[in-house]
Amino acid sequence: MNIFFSGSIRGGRDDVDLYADLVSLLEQYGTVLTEHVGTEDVEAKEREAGLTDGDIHDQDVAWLQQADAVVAEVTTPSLGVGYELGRAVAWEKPVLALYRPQGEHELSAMVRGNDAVDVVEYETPAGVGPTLEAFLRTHR
Ligand code: 6IA
Repeated sequence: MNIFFSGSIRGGRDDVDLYADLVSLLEQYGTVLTEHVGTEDVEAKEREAGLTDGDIHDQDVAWLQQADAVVAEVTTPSLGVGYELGRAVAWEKPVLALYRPQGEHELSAMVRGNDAVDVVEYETPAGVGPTLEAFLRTHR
């Protein structure tokens, strides 16, 4: 199963450790196409790799197209994450959005108000494990 994990990069990296924990959990169920989202030094790697924004966009959209399911961490608002969610919904991919209400940002109505997005509130990666399992087993 190909899983596309979506999380903020240029929107802010406050939750990077959490993304890494979620990527580890997701790897139990399939291939995470976007594990770099949970990598501490992703921006340095991006510079080293000499990728243009066009390269990043095109690669990302190709991975999204290949995905059997999309899991996004949406607590830190990110334009890229919102864009990916919109395209995933348009392609009728199963989409799970994980949100921590104790964070400082209210979740966008464009995510919470979208019936095609399964929004789940949680506190810790360990606590969200059963939700991930149920979602991924349903869409395998
Ligand atoms: O607007 P943001 O940067 O916060 O958007 C974050 C979303 O865009 C993530 O869910 C990623 O899927 C995607 N994204 C942003 N930057 C990259 C990227 N950089 N590579 C792949 N997807 C990205 C290159 C890193 C690489 C050289 C290790």
